[in-house]
Amino acid sequence: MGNKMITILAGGTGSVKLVRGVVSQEDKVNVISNVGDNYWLYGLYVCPDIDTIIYGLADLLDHERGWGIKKDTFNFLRQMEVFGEETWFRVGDRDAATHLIRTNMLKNGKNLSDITKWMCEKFAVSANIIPVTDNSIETRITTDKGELHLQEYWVKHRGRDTVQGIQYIGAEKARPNPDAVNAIHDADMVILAPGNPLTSIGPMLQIKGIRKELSKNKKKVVAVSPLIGNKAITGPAAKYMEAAGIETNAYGLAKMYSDVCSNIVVDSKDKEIVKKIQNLDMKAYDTKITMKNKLAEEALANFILKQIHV
Ligand code: FO1
Repeated sequence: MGNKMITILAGGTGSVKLVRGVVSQEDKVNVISNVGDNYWLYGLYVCPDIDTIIYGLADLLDHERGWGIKKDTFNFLRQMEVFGEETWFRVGDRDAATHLIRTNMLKNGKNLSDITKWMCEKFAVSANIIPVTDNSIETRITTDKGELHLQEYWVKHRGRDTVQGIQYIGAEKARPNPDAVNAIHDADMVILAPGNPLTSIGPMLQIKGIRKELSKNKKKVVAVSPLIGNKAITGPAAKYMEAAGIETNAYGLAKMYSDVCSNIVVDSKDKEIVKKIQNLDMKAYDTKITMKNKLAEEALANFILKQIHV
């Protein structure tokens, strides 16, 4: 185990593998979690990114889907269907318990940070998971069919509609979590996980205090690309980048992150982009960024922690 303090800004599905890789090698790890895709469902507060990281570190995550608890059952959802409710958002039975207890604690006056800390204890997760803010941020997608919550666009409409823009409702006024600001300030290295740049990392960068702290510390910030060539490894990142007018490759990503980050890791297949990125006054490194198994998660984490000196 290393003795550095590492802080990772993370979304869910695209980020959890690298988070696991880092946690396997360092024991002082902070994970600043996106809250932009949190969603109210049947009166329950669902926090997909926080839960994906907790389940991933507790070895409960369904890795096939990339979300929810493995071997979970869906009896609760089936009963909601009997009651005539929409069931496109597939909440499992054990997963529902997480949302129910969280919602009860919120109603009893606890904030999301305290609840997340408590949950980490219950799931025996040693990493420090910090919601980026205790205020509400909602990522909304403007499409040719109207404006939708991210979950409605991606899960209900299966990402079919043409994306015209992305909005982060509440981000302007959101107060950064002081623990998140300190975790950036105090860390030996800050990693922007290979999550969706616009819907996982993007909402956090819209919070002024977070952006400012990253900018001040940009020499020690390392971003990991979620793209190979002009395609995302998984999910709709390329589609959102295109809609936001960002070149859909590691160079476009580097440009987008250039005021909060001085280092970027791209895939070996994107080697030829490294030189171009260096013109942005950023250091670029290439290695294998796909993480198909635990060994690959650890190898990428090891590369970042050992080969990059910030
Ligand atoms: N993603 C889906 O594609 N379909 C689902 O039915 C679904 C349910 C779900 C339930 C709980 C949860 O924590 C996440 C869930 N996700 C589902 C994933 C989620 O929509 C997104 O992938 C994340 O918000 C992006 O990080």
